[in-house]
Amino acid sequence: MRAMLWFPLLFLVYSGYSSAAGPPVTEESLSEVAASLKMYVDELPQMPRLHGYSISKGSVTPTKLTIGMYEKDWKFHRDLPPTKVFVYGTSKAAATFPGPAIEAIQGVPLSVTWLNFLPRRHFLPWDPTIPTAIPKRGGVPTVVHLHSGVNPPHSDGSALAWFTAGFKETGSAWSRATYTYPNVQHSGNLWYHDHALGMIPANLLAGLLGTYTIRDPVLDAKLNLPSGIEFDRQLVIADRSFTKDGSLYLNATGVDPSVHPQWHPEFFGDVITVNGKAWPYMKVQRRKYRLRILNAGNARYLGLSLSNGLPFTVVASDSSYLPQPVVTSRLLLAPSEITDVIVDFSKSKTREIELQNDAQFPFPAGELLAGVVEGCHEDEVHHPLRRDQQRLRPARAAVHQRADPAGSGDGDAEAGDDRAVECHKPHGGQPPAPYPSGFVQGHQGAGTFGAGGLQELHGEEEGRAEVQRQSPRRRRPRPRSGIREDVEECREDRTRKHDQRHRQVQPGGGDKPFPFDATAEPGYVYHCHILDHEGNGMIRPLKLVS
Ligand SMILES: [Cu+2]
Repeated sequence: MRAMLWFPLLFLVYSGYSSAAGPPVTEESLSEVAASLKMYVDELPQMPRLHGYSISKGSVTPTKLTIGMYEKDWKFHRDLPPTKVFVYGTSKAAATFPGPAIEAIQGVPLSVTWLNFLPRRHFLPWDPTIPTAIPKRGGVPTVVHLHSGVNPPHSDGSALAWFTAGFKETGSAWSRATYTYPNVQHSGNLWYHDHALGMIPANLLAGLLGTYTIRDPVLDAKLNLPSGIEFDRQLVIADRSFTKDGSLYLNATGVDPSVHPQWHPEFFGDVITVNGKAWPYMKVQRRKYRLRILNAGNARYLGLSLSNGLPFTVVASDSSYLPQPVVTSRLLLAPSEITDVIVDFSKSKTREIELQNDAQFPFPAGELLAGVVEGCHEDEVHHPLRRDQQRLRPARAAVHQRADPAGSGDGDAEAGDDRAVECHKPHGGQPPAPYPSGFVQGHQGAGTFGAGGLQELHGEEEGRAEVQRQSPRRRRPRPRSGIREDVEECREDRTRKHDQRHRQVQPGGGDKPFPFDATAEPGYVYHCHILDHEGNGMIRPLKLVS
């Protein structure tokens, strides 16, 4: 089994131009199903591409898309029965796992109307004991978040802006069916996924995710990267487990029922899927390819390398190009991270190359994957094409500049500093409140924010008042009762206020105010992106105040 997690994908280098009733589910039975699936029998699919723009009289103009969420059956492997999924698409017939690849153009806004056609009941278990979107009249609550998007709060997909089929029921922050994505940020790799409070692990595992690329045609052309449908590819890697009848599996029983009947800190699937197929293969020509690799697993990290030692040339990370390409033989991808790499298959000395994963799970202290797999050799003859002369150019003009932290918080911060922010699970059952107090020990993780002031506030009311009084532009707020400044060690029972200056970083450098009211309701959220942590309450409101 471990051997199978080792290999997400096989590249074949070639020439040419072109949970139901049944036996109880055990770890062993899930492993058996995974082990029964022959690797590299399904070809890597490409998701349908949706243009997030129109062409009118030779120029690019804004457009509107309508994308629905559908229940349908999906074939994850030649030998697996069709599997029930919840997926995005322009129609039920067109819906895919993952959803359509949206292609936007930098600077051209896109409106998307998101519609929920999902049934009354979820086919996967979810946890009703934590702050969760629970419709009173049934239905699957959903809301779409565009990950890495610089978007107005009303279109950010607040976890409380959920809605059920036909908008029969909506969450407290719901305001509209149509979201507007300004696409004013750099060109880069984003992805959209469900964000309904408490439902995130189940809704993403079911398939509510897809890629969103912002392209800058002028810049992209200058960089001379592989382009076009065949040579610029999305690889969405997601680990899943399947029961004997082919159903997607998510634990309904906790790892320690004495703590909680259904909590499991992290989900790890036994099968690696890429673009909705279990261990697919991809035929490649002897030339450079651009691969945009998204780790869409709930909790699994990926340590990716190519079996014949071919290097990756990393040109971008998530939503931004790097200042210059970086060559590496191994990529580490946390859940939800996207790496954008060039692989030059003309340098391959073998006809088959396995994309390998060696990351421990849980990361970094868990089991090490090891082993080899047998019997997966496909015979593809290849002949070298004419030599690939394509040269990559540095993307210096395209890189994100860090926003200058001056003017925010305590003024001590250096550009480039990060501060760790711990998320603690709130008291059970309480909905997330702005500026929450009364954290308790328990489930926690850390994220980082750009540098700014960090203060500890001694009570919720005091905290609220202080946040409203203080402008982030003040360099050093005067100490007031109830505030200590420059806190390094955070006490878990204290509310903290993080002064940050959030400005839109412009393509080409510099920054400027957001082209929308970033302080508007319902604000934003910050959260852990190990989905099982996020679903278990590690998601908090983030409100910009001026
Ligand atoms: Cu996300």
